[in-house]
Amino acid sequence: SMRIAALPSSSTAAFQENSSGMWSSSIVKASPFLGVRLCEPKHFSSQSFSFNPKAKCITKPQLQAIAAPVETKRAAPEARRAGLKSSVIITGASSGLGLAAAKVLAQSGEWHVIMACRDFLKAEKAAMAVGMPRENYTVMHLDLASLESVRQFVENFRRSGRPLDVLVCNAAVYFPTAKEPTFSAEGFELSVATNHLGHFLLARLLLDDLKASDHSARRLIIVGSITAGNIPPKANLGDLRGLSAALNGVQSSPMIDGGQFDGAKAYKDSKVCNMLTMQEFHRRFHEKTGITFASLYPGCIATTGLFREHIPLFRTLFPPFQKYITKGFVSEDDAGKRLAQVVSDPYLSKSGVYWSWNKDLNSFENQLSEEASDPEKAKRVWELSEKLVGLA
Ligand code: LMG
Ligand code: NDP
Ligand code: PMR
Repeated sequence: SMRIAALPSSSTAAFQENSSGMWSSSIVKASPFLGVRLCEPKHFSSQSFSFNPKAKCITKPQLQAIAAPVETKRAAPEARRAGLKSSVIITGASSGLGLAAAKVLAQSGEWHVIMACRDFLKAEKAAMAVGMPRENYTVMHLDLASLESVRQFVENFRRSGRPLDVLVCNAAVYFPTAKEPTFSAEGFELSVATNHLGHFLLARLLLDDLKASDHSARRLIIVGSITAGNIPPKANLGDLRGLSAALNGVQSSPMIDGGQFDGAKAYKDSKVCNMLTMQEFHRRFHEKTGITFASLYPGCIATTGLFREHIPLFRTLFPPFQKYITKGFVSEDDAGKRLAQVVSDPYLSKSGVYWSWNKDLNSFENQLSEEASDPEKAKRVWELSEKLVGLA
């Protein structure tokens, strides 16, 4: 059964980046964690967070949960299948944020983590190095830069017979110093192909598996980022002319907006696509399925492999710069706890939300940039992406 820990908390002013990319103060909410409430949620001041003080963490026998109609399952988001581990797929769990979250979830004993990774051995070694209990994880091969591999992964996963309760789209690549674009198996610019298109196909295919889960808190989490900041190059999807011409750099530009190749911009554009995708999923499927669709900004995890392609000077200066000057720095462990929280916390069940954290580890609903919250653009990105990945 669930433990309920009541610690004092309060609504706290926090710095958040608002839609214009400026840092501003906002009200944040206390947040519970791993099904274990870390905070007594009595000081919530935001109307956007629907908290029901009577909803205690209850445990339900598995059969009852399966037999329960959809409405009942939705009404009791804290219900858990007694004795059964929940099951989560995390892409790119071989390093950085994905590994840190996998570790937290596997060590909680409540989760079985499917580490969906392109480098099987690296993932196995990483899991062992951080001490994940052997029985609480499985490594499965997934190369997001190949749509064939994505489809193969889905088949393999289904053959494993495991249910899917939560899918985390976490993997990403970043090529800040590349002068020329590189391309995925299908010939799409590699950062948008990996970060957005591969995940788009994966999430679309696995939506059926999420629907089939009897878990009370089925979620699709897509890791986002600050893309609305003022640091150039800024994300901009333009009129999507590059995306509609398949980003192949031959007859068309490798950039979504049709412009010159810029690796840093391609990454930021891909993150805007991630956030638009999350919201489009929410609009299309949340009501119908009860699945929670959410994104998060985990903080600036300046030490991860994401910056492996950056120049050495940057890699040396970036962590102290973030730690001591911007104060946006977050350790891999702390960021992992944040992602684990978005996966498993019964109280972070709101759909269509972009979570961020203040310094006291309290989560709050962040604003998205203007472009990243444009429903028209979300719809067009969705439709064009469907064509590129062979779903339409
Ligand atoms: C784009 O340029 C390119 O267009 C794109 O193609 C792609 O390559 C992308 O990120 C990759 O970069 C944008 C970027 C290039 O420029 C900017 O971010 C705009 C700002 C430019 C300012 C220049 C920076 C120099 C340093 C200054 C400092 C500020 C602050 C403070 C204080 C100091 C005190 C002592 O940028 C780069 O890629 C350059 C990479 C090299 C420098 C990286 C610097 C990061 C942080 C630096 C901080 C310094 C401080 C240190 C630390 C310590 C601690 C106590
Ligand atoms: P890492 O580079 O440490 O982790 C990225 C993971 O993605 C790695 O495990 C990598 O695998 C995997 N990956 C890359 N390409 C593929 C592929 N083709 N198929 C399957 N897996 C792949 O970076 P982070 O942990 O920092 O990044 C994780 C997420 O966090 C990303 O979505 C990033 O955008 C986001 N983020 C990061 C921030 C930061 O400051 N670091 C800030 C905001 C968001 P391999 O180990 O084999 O290379
Ligand atoms: Mg940025 C003011 C706070 C702040 C925060 C929270 C970040 C996060 N950055 C901040 C400020 C600055 N950065 C300033 C003032 C500069 C100029 C010196 C700066 C520069 C900078 C560069 C060159 N920052 C960067 C880069 C990268 O290459 C990183 C990037 O854009 O990757 C796409 C990056 C980042 N800064 C962040 C975060 C979270 C990143 C990396 C990852 C990401 O956003 O997904």
